[in-house]
Amino acid sequence: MSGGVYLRPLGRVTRPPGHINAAPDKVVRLFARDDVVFCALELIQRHGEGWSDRRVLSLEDVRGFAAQAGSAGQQCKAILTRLAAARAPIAGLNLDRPRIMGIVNVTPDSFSDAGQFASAQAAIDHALRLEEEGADILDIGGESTRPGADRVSLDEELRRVMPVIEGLVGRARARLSIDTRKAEVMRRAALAGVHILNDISALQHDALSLRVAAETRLPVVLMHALGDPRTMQRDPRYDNVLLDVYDALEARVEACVRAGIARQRLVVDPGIGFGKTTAHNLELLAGLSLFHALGTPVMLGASRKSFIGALTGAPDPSERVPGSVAAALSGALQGAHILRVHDVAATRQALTVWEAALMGSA
Ligand code: 7PJ
Repeated sequence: MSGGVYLRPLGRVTRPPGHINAAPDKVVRLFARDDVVFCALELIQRHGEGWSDRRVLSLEDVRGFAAQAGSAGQQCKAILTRLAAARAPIAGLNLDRPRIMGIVNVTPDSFSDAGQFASAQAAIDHALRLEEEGADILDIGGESTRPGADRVSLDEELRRVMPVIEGLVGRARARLSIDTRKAEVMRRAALAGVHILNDISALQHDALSLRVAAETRLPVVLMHALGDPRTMQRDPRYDNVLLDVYDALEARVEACVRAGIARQRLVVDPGIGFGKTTAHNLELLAGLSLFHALGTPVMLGASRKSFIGALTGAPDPSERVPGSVAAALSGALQGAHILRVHDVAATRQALTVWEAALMGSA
C-alpha cells in the first residue's frame, strides 16, 4: 500500500509572471491565475494517522516522482493535472483575482448582526451597501449556523430569504448566492434567480440536495463541517485536520460529479469554525493552498469567527475586523479565489493595497 499522496503549492512568488525570469519547468504556474505563481511543492504521503512523510520539492522533482510506476506516481500525476487546469468562471465571474463575497444575514440571532437586519428591507439595503463597497457576490442566509444554534423550519427560512432575493434580483449587479442546507430553499431561490448555491453541509444535510442542486445547473460551494452546528464544537477530533478535511471535500466533489454537477461548477471551502478548535482553524489557514489540488476554486470564510477572538481577546465579533482582514489576506496569499466577509469595504481596501504592493504596480 502506498497510502494517500497530497501536493501543496508552496512559496508564492510575489512578482507578476512577466517579471519572473525562470525556465517553465522551474516556476510552478499551477493554475489559471496569472498572478499566482508558486516556486515549490510540498509532497505529503500519508500512511495511516498523522503526517507520515513531508518533503519540499521543486516542480522538476515532483514531475520525476509522478513519472514513477505505481499508485503514488499516478496520484501525483493526477494532482498535477488538476492543479494546472483552468478554473472556469463561477456564475460568469472570472476568478483571475480574489473575489469578495459579502455576507447578508437575514436571521434574528445571527453571528454578528444580531437582529439588526431582521427585516427584508433592512437586509436589502445592507446588501446594496455591500455591493457599493465592492462585493462581487452577495451571500444571503436565513438559517443561523452559529455553534449551538437551533434549527429553523423550512417555512421560516423561506419567509426570511425569499423577499430579500426577490428584492435584489434585477436590482443588484453582484451575483447572488443562497446560504442554505435545504433542497427546497435551493430550488425556490434558483427559480427566483440566484446564481450560486452555498451549502455548509456540502449537500449532505438534505437527502434531496444533490439532485436538486444538479437540476438547477448552478455553481455550488461545498463547505466542510464536522457534524451538525448544534453539536459540532463539542470536542472535535481529527487524525490530521488538513488532510482529513481535504479527503472529505474530495469525496464530496466526487459525489457531486457522479450526481451530474461538473467539477467546473464546484467551489470548495474548508469551513473555518465548523467543528474545529482554534488549533484546527490555524492548521487549515496555514495549509490552505493544499485545496487547490482538488481542481476547483477555493473559498475562505474566516470573517469575525471566534478563533479571532480566542487569538486576540476580542469577545465581541464586531471588534474582530482587523483580525478578519488579516485572515482574508492570508487566504489571498495562498491563492484563495473567493473571500467570504462581513466587512467588504475594509477587505476591499486591504486587498487593493496588498496586491499593489505585491505586484509593484497598481
Ligand atoms: C461560512 C458559510 C463559511 C461558507 C457561514 C459565519 C457562519 N459558508 N456560512 N463558508 N460560514 N461557504 O458567517 O460566521 O465559512 S455561517
